[in-house]
Amino acid sequence: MTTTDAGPGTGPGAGLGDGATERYWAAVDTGDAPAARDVALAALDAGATLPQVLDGLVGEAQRRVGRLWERAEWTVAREHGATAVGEFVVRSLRERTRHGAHTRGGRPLLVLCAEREWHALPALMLSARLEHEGHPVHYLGADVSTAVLQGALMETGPRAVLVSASLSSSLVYVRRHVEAARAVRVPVVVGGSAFDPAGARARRLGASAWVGPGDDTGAVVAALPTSVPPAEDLPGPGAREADTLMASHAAVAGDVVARMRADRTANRNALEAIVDQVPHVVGSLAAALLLDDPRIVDESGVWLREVASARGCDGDTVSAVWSSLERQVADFPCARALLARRA
Ligand code: B12
Repeated sequence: MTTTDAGPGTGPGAGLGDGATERYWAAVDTGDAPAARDVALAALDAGATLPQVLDGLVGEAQRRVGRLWERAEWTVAREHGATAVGEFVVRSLRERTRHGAHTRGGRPLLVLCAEREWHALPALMLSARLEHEGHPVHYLGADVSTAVLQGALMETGPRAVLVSASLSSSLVYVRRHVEAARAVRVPVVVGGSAFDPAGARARRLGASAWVGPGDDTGAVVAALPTSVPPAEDLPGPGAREADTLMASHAAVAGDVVARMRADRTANRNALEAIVDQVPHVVGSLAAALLLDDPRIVDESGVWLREVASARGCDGDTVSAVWSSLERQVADFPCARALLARRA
């Protein structure tokens, strides 16, 4: 099957050899995991570094998958299929390159995703890189609850916890991991596409460090203090509203949709095209409240408009999602102000 995406340019493919990105993409596009692995391992054998292969092949393909899903050119099923190929490739690379693992000794790095965060591949890529650099890594994968993290903290006694979040709606859950780790004095590093390039969200959440694109995670980990104080409460009425909103997150999202379905004038087909996105929008509003960061709502607005328009959903229906959400949070002054500002 062919797609209309232009694909990776020369930048991320640097150092991978002629045609590697195209051959890798062809394997992902057809769900051929062994072929994708062979391209990746051949690039390593030809002298590419592990970060070049991870970012230039696996990361670049995943970003392309994201654009194709956003434009409704790929189904969620194909997105899952492509990610399964990426996971197979990263596990193969990890097997090949982890010869350095544990050479640094010491306590392990605990690498995991925020609760409800299913985007596990970024954390797996991070684990492969850290092991290659000699760090002992304990990788827990997707959707790690606070209780599970607390158990892992006791069982493994880590040097640091590294939390990955791809979704802005995961930021509230990242905060819970920051609190759990810092409660036992363990430093927390955060990263992933949910964070802003300046690191403001990470600082506000109380992370000990933040790693952005191009930063050297190993160096950041080496500079961490061995012990950190417990996280202080996040100040402000917005943070309290965020907690209240998250306590009934599923009900709020369900009510936003139910209210729209009950409106006889609503465009049913348009609404059904985007109902799956409402929980993410509600979670993003909670994150904006917790972090006191209106840009999170602005970004969600742009994102929802693009996702909706690619699925034939009109602008009035998108606006109706926001007004239904506004009515749902009528008793939350900070949330109301954030949403009014958006309008
Ligand atoms: C695959 C995928 C999925 C798969 C995930 C399957 C799986 N097993 O992983 C499925 C289909 C389940 C999915 C679902 C959803 N997804 Co999705 N998904 C993606 C996609 C295409 C790729 C993710 C990936 O593998 N990235 C790999 C690389 C590219 O990740 P990376 O962030 O660059 O990570 C690197 C660094 O950031 C760093 N790093 C990452 N974490 C950390 C942590 C630390 C501590 C450090 C130091 C470094 C570090 O290291 C990584 C390696 O170099 C992205 C698009 C994208 N651009 O990422 C969307 C994307 C993340 N998804 C998105 C959305 C909205 C969703 C859904 C809400 C959609 C829906 N309504 O169903 C759900 C939410 C599910 C959930 N609760 O988690 C949006 C997020 C928008 C936003 N701003 O929040 C994106 C950006 C797509 C889009 N363009 O709209 N998704």
